[in-house]
Amino acid sequence: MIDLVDRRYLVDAVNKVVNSIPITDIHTHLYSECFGSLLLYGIDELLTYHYLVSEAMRHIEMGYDSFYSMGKAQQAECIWDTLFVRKTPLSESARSVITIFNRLGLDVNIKNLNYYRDYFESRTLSAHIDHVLEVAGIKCVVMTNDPLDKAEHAVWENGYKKDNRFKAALRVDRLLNNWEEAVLLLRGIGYKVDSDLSEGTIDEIKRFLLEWIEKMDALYCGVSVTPNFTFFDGTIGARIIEECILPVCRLKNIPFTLMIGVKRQVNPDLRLAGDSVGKAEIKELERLCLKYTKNKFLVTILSLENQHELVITARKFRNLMVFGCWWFLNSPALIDFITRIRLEWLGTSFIAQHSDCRVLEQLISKWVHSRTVISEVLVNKYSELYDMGYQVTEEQIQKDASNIFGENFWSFLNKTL
Ligand code: RAT
Ligand code: ZN
Repeated sequence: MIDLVDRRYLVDAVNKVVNSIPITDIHTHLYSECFGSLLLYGIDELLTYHYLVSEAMRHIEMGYDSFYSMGKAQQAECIWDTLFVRKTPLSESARSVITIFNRLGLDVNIKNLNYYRDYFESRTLSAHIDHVLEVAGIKCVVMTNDPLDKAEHAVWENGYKKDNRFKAALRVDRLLNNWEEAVLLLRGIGYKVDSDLSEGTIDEIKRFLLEWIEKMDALYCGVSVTPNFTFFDGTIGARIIEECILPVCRLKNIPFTLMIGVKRQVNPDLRLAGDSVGKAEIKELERLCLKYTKNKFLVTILSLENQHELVITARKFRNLMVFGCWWFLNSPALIDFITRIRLEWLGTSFIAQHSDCRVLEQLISKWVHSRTVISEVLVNKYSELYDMGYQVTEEQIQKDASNIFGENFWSFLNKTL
């Protein structure tokens, strides 16, 4: 390893390292090929991504219901025309589509959608998955798995084939958000639960969690919660967390992943695109980390206003690992700011990013954009050391970048890939 005694080499070395680090993407909505239609890919899925739907609807006069009553191909055409033909794709989500075209070697200036459709239709799925993972530089992605979802359950029971690049995570939103519905679903797959959370029901929920964590080989158990969610108010959701999820996570030595701050359905007409953001109460997280020191918490928060307190909270609790720039925070200006404050207050003890991809090819754009910004932040931080005469080595850069792009996740889990 050479010492980077010359500042000019620093930029090149950091870019080279960051752009070639194989990524562990710790939260996505992607699926491996055996899940069939649950894995979204291709141009029409890219264009109807809910981030783009809400942007396009600002320019379209058609009612929300009329938009959603069209078939997927027509919705895609409508968004293409609105955001890519009549407007310049400047927003982060629109620019992402251009980045994908670019990295797949397509002409980004063609306005005829069929040109892109022809390209995607000419691919065979498994070769396309290999290619996208390679272009994006992905080692593995973590899926979001819900055995209470009928279609997904059917695959796990019959037809699941392990693909080491796609890891599982048990998502428990359905269990926590609507208990009455969850009771029916749990009963439907063989768990003897009552709506009143009796001792027997608690045992059955724990059995459900344990069996599915084992069956899926789930790396963590996760949920997204509203800004005002409280873990200690004795409601059914809070009790399921304290009496079932946390004990099972401890037993299996896996983290409980909390994605905090989604304000659900502020505009229900927008359906999947209708969720928003609200500022959360960090003291809830402090109480959780303090009370359950034997549990590990992987946490991301949606509101920009919460980022500083989240970082400081992580300084106080080593059972807390901060991750990603989630959803409305996943844009260059915000990744830049958030990564800076994390480095300045936590060193490299955080997970810089996850993609949250819903459509396979988004792995390319989300990681190209994130790597670019995070690389610039690292160059800036190393330069500050360099200015004081400190010589950073390529080896150090490699280690730091590996940690924030995935190794910290595996160490937090006490696992190796
Ligand atoms: O980022 C998203 O696409 C959101 O719609 C959600 O999926 C969120 O990330 C979640 O996992 O709940
Ligand atoms: Zn998500």
